[in-house]
Amino acid sequence: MTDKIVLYTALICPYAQRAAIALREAGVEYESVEIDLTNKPSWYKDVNPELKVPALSIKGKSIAESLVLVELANDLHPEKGLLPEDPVKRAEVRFVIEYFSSKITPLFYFVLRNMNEEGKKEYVEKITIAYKRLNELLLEQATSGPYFLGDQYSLADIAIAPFLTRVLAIQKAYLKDVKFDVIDQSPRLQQFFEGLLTRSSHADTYCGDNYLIDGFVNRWGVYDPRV
Ligand SMILES: N[C@@H](CCC(=O)N[C@@H](CS)C(=O)NCC(=O)O)C(=O)O
Repeated sequence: MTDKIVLYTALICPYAQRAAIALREAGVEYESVEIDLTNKPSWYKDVNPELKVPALSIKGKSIAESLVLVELANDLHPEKGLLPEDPVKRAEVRFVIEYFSSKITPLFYFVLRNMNEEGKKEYVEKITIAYKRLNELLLEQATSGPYFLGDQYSLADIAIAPFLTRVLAIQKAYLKDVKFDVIDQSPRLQQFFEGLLTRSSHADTYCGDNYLIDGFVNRWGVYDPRV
């Protein structure tokens, strides 16, 4: 059995980026294998029968699901403090991950499928409500950031960053005429956005806005806002 830890990933994928950030933040040494999602190798079904990324090979096992991998990275190196000790704080970290995943991430996929005036309008209305609530959740934790827990970086930031960066990339590319007042009026939210996006574990694993938009255009058939 090999000791090598292998992350099966795809640069475009926010779920896979979660795992990559978590492994880096936990200080786990690993190799990356890029899976072409448009032409998956036949052997990949033996790694993950669901044929999705991310998956991690570790100690002769293959483990899938991004949030499971984020927790695993923390369990391998709990001394890094990516989860607070207090059970209630831990629950709050898990709650904000769930909040973002259930209220904001679906809007990202919604607007990609509905890239027209009506779809964009609905997106702006709904995400404004979600940003407001996210700002409240941040302020409940700490009056200043940059991270969810204030100055302590945690699993919340890891799980949210890959989706946040993609949401903001969409807003910059496709909704550049929209003024998101809620962001302009919420310094804590702005700090959070900035803190997550500039963290090196995020910046070093993000594919970049152009690569992302190429994916939307080529794989999702969304129009190209750059031409
Ligand atoms: N619930 C999974 C979702 C993973 C997922 O949907 N990954 C996408 C790429 S972002 C995938 O591999 N889709 C299969 C495909 O594109 O064929 C997780 O959290 O890891």
